[in-house]
Amino acid sequence: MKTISLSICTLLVAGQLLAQGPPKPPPPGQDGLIKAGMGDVLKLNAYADNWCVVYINGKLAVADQIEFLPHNVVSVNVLPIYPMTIAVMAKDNADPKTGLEYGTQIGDGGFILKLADGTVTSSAWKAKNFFKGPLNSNIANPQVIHTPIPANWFAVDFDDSSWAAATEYTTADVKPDGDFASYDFTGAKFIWSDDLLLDNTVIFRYTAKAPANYKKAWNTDGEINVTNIVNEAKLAVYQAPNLFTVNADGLATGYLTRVRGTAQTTEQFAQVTNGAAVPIPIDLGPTADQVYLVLYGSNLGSATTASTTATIGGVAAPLVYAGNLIPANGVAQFNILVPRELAGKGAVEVVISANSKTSNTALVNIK
Ligand SMILES: [Ca+2]
Ligand SMILES: [Ca+2]
Repeated sequence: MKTISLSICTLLVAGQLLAQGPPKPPPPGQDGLIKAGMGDVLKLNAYADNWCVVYINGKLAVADQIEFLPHNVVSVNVLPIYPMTIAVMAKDNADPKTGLEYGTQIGDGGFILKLADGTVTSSAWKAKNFFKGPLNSNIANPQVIHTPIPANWFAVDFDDSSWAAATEYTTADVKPDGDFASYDFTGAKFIWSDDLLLDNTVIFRYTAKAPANYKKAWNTDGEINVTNIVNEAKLAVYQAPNLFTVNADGLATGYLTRVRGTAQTTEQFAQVTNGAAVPIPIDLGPTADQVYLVLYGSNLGSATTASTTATIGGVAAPLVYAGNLIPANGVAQFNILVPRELAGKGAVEVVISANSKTSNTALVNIK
């Protein structure tokens, strides 16, 4: 009997312990959310001779800010999502027209990457060249071939099955300098296409699997989607037209065209006096004269004469021409008829609107 009592007692104590349970882990976040922390991120180191941009799972991860010298490592934190598709565009310093650098020299490329999970560049990566030159190393008469770069080369589902394997190069081949030695690239190989000298824009792709025993420790991902950020950012570019000005007052740049009967003459509306640009008041002349401002500016973009309007001194002014100069050099020309009602107004502001975007103001002076 005594033994049985003890046994019951022991069972009761054990039962109480079980009910209490082992020490509980700290409670997760609200609603069971577990957020990623810095312990979950990996360091990515990349070095390109001379420049690179890296996409991970279709998202822009890092762009080398220094296109040319000094040669530099780009090092960022990456929150891994496996499988991890890494797509890299690397460029050697080479003139797009000749493939040469410093005018007459053939430079070499090279790219290397290491991720702290052990992912490293090697011949297991795919590589494809998109800019070769100078062909046959002909420096005297340099010719190049540019191959169009596919729009979605960085996408996870891009088909690179026809691409060749990257070629590995030794450190002696590439001779990395800059801050390369102070970063961890242990186990990584320099890669490029099969021509380290003449291939100047090379895209690499590789998909890394999760390391053995890897477990994603967080269960909540962000709501934002930056997969298409490149196109999104393009849409956000503010292309307001711009009128060139020549002095601190905002005096416009251009000239006048006066139409009198069948005659057409050119006049200036600005001159340099004592080293400073000053306005020449515009004489609108007899009633039958038509006086046009011919102004220079930029950022016309895709706007046309039909989609461009102008005001002078707040008055709608017929804009008879808006177009980019040919050959295109970024400069646009605007021809605007000066309304005769502006006679005697003195300094007036010229503003143009293209594709519903308004320019800066430029001044002219009307006698
Ligand atoms: Ca080259
Ligand atoms: Ca180079």
